[in-house]
Amino acid sequence: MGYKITAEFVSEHNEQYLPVLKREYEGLAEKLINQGISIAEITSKARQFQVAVPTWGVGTGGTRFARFPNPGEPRNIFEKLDDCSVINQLVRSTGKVSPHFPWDKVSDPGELKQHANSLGLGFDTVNSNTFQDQANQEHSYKYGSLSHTSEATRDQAVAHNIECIELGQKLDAAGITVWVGDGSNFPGQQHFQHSLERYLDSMKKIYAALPDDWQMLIEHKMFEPAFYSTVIQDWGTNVLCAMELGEKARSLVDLGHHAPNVNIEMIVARLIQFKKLAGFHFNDSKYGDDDLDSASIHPYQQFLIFNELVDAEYRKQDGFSPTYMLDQSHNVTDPIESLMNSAIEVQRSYVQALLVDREALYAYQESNDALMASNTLKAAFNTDVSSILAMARADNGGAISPIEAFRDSHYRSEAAKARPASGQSGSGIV
Ligand SMILES: [Mn+2]
Repeated sequence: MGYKITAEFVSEHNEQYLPVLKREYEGLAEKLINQGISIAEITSKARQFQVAVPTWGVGTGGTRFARFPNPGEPRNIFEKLDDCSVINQLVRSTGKVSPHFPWDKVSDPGELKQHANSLGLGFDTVNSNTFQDQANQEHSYKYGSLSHTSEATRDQAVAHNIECIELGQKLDAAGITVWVGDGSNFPGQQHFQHSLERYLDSMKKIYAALPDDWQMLIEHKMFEPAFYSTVIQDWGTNVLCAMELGEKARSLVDLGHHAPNVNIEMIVARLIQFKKLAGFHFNDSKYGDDDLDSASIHPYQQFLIFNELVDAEYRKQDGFSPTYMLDQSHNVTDPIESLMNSAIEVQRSYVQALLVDREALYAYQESNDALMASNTLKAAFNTDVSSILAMARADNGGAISPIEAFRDSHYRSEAAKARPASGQSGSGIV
C-alpha cells in the first residue's frame, strides 16, 4: 500500500481557498437567479457527474518516437489503482476505472476488485487488446485480428474478448469496449467487404457471450496503425455494425478518431436519436488522434457535444445512458495532474451545457433566428462556472484546488521513492 493523502490534509488545504470561493459562488448564484437558474440545483448535478479514468492513463504516454517516463510511475495495476484513487480523492468525479487486458491481467481478479473497492473505486467497461501480439501468442495480429483472413487467428481474438468479458464480470464491470487495429496500408491489400464480413462474424460470437445486463461498445478509428484503410473507420461503419449485432451493441465516440473538422456534436445527435450512443472517450486534438488533454484545444467543441447530451437529458430521450471516460496520452505532464484537470474540464462542459436556456433556444430555432440561437449557446459557454465545480468538489470531500493540493501533498516524490523504475509500463496510446 502506497503513500496516502489524508482527508485532514485535503480539508486543511481547502481552508485557504474557502473564503474567496464562497464570495465567487454567491456572486454567480445571484447572476444565475436573474436567469431563473438555481445554483444549488446545478451544483447538485455537478456533484453527481462522473467520468471514468483509464488505467493506462496514469502511466506516462509517448509517441512512436520516444517515451520520457516520469519518476514514480505505477508499475502494475495495483499501483495504477492507487494513483486513480488519488485523482478521485481530489476531484471526486472519477470513481470508476477502465481496465485493459492483458495489461491489467492478474491471477486473482477478486483481490483486484477488493483492492479497488477499498480505495473507493469501481470498474467501468473493460477493454480488449488485439492490436498487439503478446508473448507466447500462437497467431500474430500483424495482418489483423477479428477480421483476419485466417480463421484460427480470428478465433484466438474472439477467445481473448470472451476472456475479457469473464474477467470483467468478476470485477463487476458492465461492458466491453472493442477497438481493433485491423486495416490495410496499401490500396488493394484488403477486400473491403470481405474483411468487414469476417469482423462481423467474429463480433457476433463475442456478442453471444455478453451477459444480459452488459453493453458492447464499438470504437471506430479512421487511421493508425493502418494508414490506408481501417475496418471500422468511422461512425457510419460503426453504427451499421452495432445495428447488425443487436440492441446491446452501441457506438463509442472517441473525440480524436474522426477526420479533421468533422462535426462531432452532430454525430452524437444522430447516435442519440437512434439509441446507439454507447459513450465517449474524451480527449482533444489539433491534427489527428493526438490524445491531448480534454478541452485544451477545442473547449467550444466539447461544450457543443455536451449541449447535445444535456438536450437529450432535458427531453428525456428514450434509451439515453452514455458512459463517459477519459482516453488521453500524457507525454509532458504528470498524468495524475492531467487526468484531474481533464476530469474537471469535461465536468465544466457539462455544467455549462446545463445553463443553456433550452426553451429560448428552441424558440429561436423555430423562428429561424440564427444569431440569437448562437448567442444563447455562447451565453452559457461564456459563463465562468469554476466556483460551481470547486464547490461541488468541496461538498463531496475533494479539493478546491486539486493541482495545488496534489503538489503540496508530495505524493509524486513519495511514489518515486516507493516505486523504483521497472523499465516497463502498461501505458499505451489507444
Ligand atoms: Mn479511445
